[in-house]
Amino acid sequence: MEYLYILCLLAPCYATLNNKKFPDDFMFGTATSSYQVEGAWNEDGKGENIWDRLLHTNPNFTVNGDNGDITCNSYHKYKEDVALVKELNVTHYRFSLAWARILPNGHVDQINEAGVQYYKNLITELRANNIEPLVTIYHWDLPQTLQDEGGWPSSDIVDRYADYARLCFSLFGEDVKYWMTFNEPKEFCLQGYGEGTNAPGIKESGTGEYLCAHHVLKAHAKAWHIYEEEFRPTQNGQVGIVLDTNWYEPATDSAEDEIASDTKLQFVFGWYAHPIFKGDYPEVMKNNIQRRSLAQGYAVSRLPEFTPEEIEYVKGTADFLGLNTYSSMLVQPRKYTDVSAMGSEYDSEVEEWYDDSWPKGASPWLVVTPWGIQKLLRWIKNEYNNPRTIITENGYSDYDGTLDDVDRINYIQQYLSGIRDAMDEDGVNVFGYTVWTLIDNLEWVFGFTNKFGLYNVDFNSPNRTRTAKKSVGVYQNIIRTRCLVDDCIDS
Ligand code: GBH
Repeated sequence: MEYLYILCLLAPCYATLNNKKFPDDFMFGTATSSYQVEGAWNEDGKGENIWDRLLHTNPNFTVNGDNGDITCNSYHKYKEDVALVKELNVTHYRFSLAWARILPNGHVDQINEAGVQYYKNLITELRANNIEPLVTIYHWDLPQTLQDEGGWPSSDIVDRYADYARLCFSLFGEDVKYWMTFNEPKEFCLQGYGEGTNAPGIKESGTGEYLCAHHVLKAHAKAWHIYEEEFRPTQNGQVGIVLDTNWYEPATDSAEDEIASDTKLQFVFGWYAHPIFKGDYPEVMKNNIQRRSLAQGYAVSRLPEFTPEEIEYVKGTADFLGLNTYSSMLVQPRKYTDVSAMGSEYDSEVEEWYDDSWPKGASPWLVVTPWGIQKLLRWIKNEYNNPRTIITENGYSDYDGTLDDVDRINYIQQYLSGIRDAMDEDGVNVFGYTVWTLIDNLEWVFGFTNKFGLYNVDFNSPNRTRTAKKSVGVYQNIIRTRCLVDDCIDS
């Protein structure tokens, strides 16, 4: 596979792409998130969220001091966005709800009707164009008031989230059949409450991320049970969660490196997937964190414990898995295991790095390793009994937003080919793919410098003009033919 990839760089990649049709019911889509595209940060009664607060008080947090105050202005341009989604030919659009737009202070006692109306309008516009909404309830933009009450590391958040999720189901559930409770809890817990590199910027490595995750898992489970009991009988939709991981390739074929790969996947992905799909945290997490916590002088493990009732309550609470994956890394057991080092990175006792020879995107973490996605999907299939899976994010960043985006085209074609190989050769249960992202947008701490869009956005024009890149035509064609090459054979 790696060898074939190198061939692709020399000649058109064509020959190496999978030539089987995608099934007729395979869902092709594209994705965005509220803070990254909406703007209108304080309009029509929207409350402040943790990204508003962080980037207003600390503009140095992002490249060029960029923030989401206006960004793509999708709050005012949603009809134009839906027209692009339509033009793209996709049947599904994944977007997220801004909690503070619906509930300015985070609590359900005060509902902002204008915010509710915005999402009703967006959903109506999608439905009018025959596009199925895939709705993320939480994509990182916590109302600031809830952060002031303790945020995700505080157990109160579980009920606040459950109230909010119930409200979303009741407001929009007639027209929304695919719900995702959370986007990438690993990222917002680790970076928000461990390493401090995302909002709210708290540095409590080794404890903060585990507390956050524990409450996210309980909140997710509670939302799923609420849907199951109160809404599924009438609304008949599905509730899943979006988890992200790289593929972690063993550095060599030694047994130690193979184990390191599995351990790393457990620490990154199993952290969330194991409680939801199998029950409780992975053994290797429980063991490592307990051992290291005691050695550090803690009386009990830094990893919170689920009671037996909670294990049962969380288990089985996903109707589908949303998977975000972009890159691969090499892994081996960590050479110098300093037991005092704090953080889930160290608790795994695995070290990881990028191979220098792998092609890169603009994002420092993005490498083009399409051979990794099949291995990852196979690992997930074996580990969790082949869950129904949709690739909720995958895509490529450049610096300039060029319209002639051949690197993005190659990336998407090759990852889709890897997915199709995995469906074909390994029988993995993938039912859809939503490209990150519809339009260039605020790439969190990288501001507007890392561009992932299928459409370019001119951030210098007040109109935020959208222009199709070359990848639009290629994706349209893939969807029309359900095929990655000139002549496909039926699946
Ligand atoms: C997703 O996160 C997000 O859901 C989306 O909002 C975002 O715009 C999109 O993807 C593109 O970034 O090695 O410490 O630098 C991306 C997944 C995984 C990105 C881990 C950054 C590396 C952190 N991320 N990652 S670090």
